[in-house]
Amino acid sequence: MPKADAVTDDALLTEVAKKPPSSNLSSSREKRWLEASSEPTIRNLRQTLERHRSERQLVVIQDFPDPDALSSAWAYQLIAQQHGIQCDIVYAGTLSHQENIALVKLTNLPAKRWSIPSLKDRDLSVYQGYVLIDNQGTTTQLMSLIQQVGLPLVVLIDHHSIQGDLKAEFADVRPQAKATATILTQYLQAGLLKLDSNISEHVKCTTALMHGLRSDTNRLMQAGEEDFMAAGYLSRFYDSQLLNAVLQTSRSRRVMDVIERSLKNRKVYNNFSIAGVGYLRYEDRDAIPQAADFLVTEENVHTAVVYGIVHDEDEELEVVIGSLRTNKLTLDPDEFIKEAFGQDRTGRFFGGGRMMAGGFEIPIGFLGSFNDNAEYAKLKWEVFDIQIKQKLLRLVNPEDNLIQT
Ligand SMILES: [Mn+2]
Repeated sequence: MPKADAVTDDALLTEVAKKPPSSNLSSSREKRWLEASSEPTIRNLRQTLERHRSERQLVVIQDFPDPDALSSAWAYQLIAQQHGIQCDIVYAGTLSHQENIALVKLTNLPAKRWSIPSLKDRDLSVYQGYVLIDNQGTTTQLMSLIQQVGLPLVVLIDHHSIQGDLKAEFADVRPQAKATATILTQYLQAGLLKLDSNISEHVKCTTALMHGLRSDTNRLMQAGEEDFMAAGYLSRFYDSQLLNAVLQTSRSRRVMDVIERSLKNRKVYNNFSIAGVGYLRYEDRDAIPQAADFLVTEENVHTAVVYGIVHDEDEELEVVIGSLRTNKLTLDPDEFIKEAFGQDRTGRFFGGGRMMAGGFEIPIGFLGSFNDNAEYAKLKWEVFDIQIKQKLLRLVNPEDNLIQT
């Protein structure tokens, strides 16, 4: 079984698709590299950090943080420390993929979970500003709290397309960069933090960045020149054995069970493999993209879609979550998912994607509260299962689009 690479931002389900890389000549690319990694951007960031010397900042990453977000936030924290700024890295959801849990444990990565129920007791008055890394506030539930208390956005660093008109004191948003880790690595290389391979924290942080960079670029297969150059720089400091330990993490039994269910339940139509996996726990949510990663490796299958109802017992919350994986170059996951599921009443799409991968998240509203009755749970699952299949089959099998019920 191939190693899953589903660690990347599957949680960014409603993310706007990343723009395809521009087809600039390599000379202008080099120029951009130089521009990005030196002069105005760096000077501007340095001045911004200096203006906020001795302050405390809240660094917010997406609810289901991936290695790119985790490592980039950590690199930012170390850079900010040089200016006497103390940062707390927080996320509101959970670490789900086993590799992400291993990354955090093995490197002592300083990210903290701020669960939704705990938010009412949080004191944000200790912070003078907040920072968004690898997101623009659309994939974190912490934004409403932050906006309530009117915390100013000091720094925004991301590689997704612009998703609104956020005003940041310093913004570096580069949709052409394949990973935020690439951008942070350029900052390091430009001297915002002098790396030292005798300092264990530096070795661990560069290892995390290498992991982030690899996982956002499908193990460098989709990396551009900038990303390779960043990886080259990191290679001077990172610990390859530590990275290997992170990548060797095994799957939990429950993740294996979800993959088993996806295998059992899959139906293949026109080279699309579609599988509903029933109910699963919030902590195991990442089993869905991992199952999709596996199903897409079957002969004569180019695209896999796996979905299930994820429930969170703490918050009495249920939501349909799904992942798409494709190796068909002409299939745009973002377009496919937007067309299959459409928008909600406020005009928000239920999902989206990037190159080769996509995801969706459909709230189930009134039906969502947990019910102990097994028969009821079964009926509810069947309703969603049929509805989702029907939406997908409209695109997959246009001639014969209705499921016999
Ligand atoms: Mn990223």
